[in-house]
Amino acid sequence: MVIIIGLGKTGLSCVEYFLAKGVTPLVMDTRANPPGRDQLPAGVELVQGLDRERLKHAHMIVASPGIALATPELKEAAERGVQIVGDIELFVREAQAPIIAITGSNGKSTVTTLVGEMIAEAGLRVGVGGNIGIPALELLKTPADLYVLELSSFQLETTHSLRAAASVVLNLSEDHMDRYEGMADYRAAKMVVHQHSSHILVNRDDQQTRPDVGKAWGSFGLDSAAYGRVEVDGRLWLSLLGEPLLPVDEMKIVGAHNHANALAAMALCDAVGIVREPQLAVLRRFEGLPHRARFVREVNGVRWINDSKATNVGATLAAVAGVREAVQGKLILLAGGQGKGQDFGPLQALLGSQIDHMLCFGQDGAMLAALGEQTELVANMEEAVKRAFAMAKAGDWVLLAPACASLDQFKSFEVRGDRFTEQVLAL
Ligand code: UMA
Ligand code: ADP
Repeated sequence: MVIIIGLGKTGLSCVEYFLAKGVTPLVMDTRANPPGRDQLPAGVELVQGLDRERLKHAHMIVASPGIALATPELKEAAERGVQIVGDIELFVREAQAPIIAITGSNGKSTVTTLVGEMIAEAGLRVGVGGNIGIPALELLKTPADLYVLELSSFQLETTHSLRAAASVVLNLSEDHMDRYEGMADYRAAKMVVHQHSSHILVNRDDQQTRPDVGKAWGSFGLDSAAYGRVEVDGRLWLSLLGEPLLPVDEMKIVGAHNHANALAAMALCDAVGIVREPQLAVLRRFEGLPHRARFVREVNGVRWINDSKATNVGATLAAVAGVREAVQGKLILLAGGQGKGQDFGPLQALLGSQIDHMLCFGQDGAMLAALGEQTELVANMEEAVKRAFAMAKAGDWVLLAPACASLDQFKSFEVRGDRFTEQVLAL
């Protein structure tokens, strides 16, 4: 018996995959009303909760990324020798085209999208999916010359046969500390992406991204080595081995973190033989993904920015650094939600210097508010918007970059960003 755990997007894609193979799986989900319930094909049994006995006797368990392998019922089954895999493992066993595998704490979706667009611009058929929101197994339905996968640490925990044509861990900073013992454990999960990879790309500015085994093929970073940056007549360029390729001011995405993202995308494309011109064309036109440092509106000389996708401290630091230079007045940060057990310390260091005022809300809002005098605890995001509107003066910027997951108050980071945008447009 094949048992699929989790009936979200991933679980549903796995059900379809097995049915197409003539195997009827059994589905379990701890939730009373899992999101995929209404789309579950007739004839597939859904069990609420994790049935220990059936799990112990399964032929294979397919675990969704939202369910931890440390769950007692799963541990028990694993100890009895039951094979536990994830959707990415099933995908890589089937995929006929080379795979570019992208992980890291931040920048994954941006780099994945850039690489996908660069490959398409070069005239090749490309399938883009994974943690970015399209379950990988869905990509098998359309012929492709190359696949680009965004992979989370959760997905990599249940992936064993990946042999990427090119792989990268973009950066490492605290996230998901509620699922890992600590950074070493979280990093180890991410490093699986490099196993058996033909081209390992590392971040020169983050030594933690280097593989423990295997050699790096290339590196990107903000200095002038390899994929890097050089200054020519006062203008900053993306470069390769010191040779200028594209002035950063010709890109629409801004901030040093996006320079790093652009360099990583170019390197990954080079690794699989995509020529330069389509890469540059994409970098010139790409406006960034929704909810990542998106300008919403200017009201009374105050600029409002939506970076709802900043769901951990590392992303918030990048978001702040990305806008800070342009802010003439004060920077007011809106932050809060589920902190996932991470250390908020790095934000504290910016209070009073980079961040002038922080309005805190949500489940871990009080922890954020305790970081310094420049903070204020408010009931929710709506109140934070009202408060920011009352206090901001012409020249100030208001940045939503919450450093937390949204799930205590919203269905997703997209809904949080949409709600923020609606409120700002209504001011
Ligand atoms: N859950 C239960 N009981 C279960 C199974 C799941 O309570 O039996 C809960 C989980 O704790 C989780 C939620 O249900 O909070 C969703 O879990 P899921 O595994 O059903 O998720 P999917 O809908 O299949 O979406 C997953 C990824 N979600 C997670 O890893 C939590 C999506 O990434 C991904 O886009 C999708 O597969 C397609 O590959 C989202 C995400 O938040 C965007 N990812 C994390 C991140 O980016 O930080 C890792
Ligand atoms: P992910 O898919 O890893 O969450 P995204 O590309 O969606 O990454 O970006 C999420 C947020 O992370 C952005 O809104 C920005 O604040 C921050 N960010 C993007 N790229 C980087 C980077 N290279 N380093 C640090 N933070 C980044």
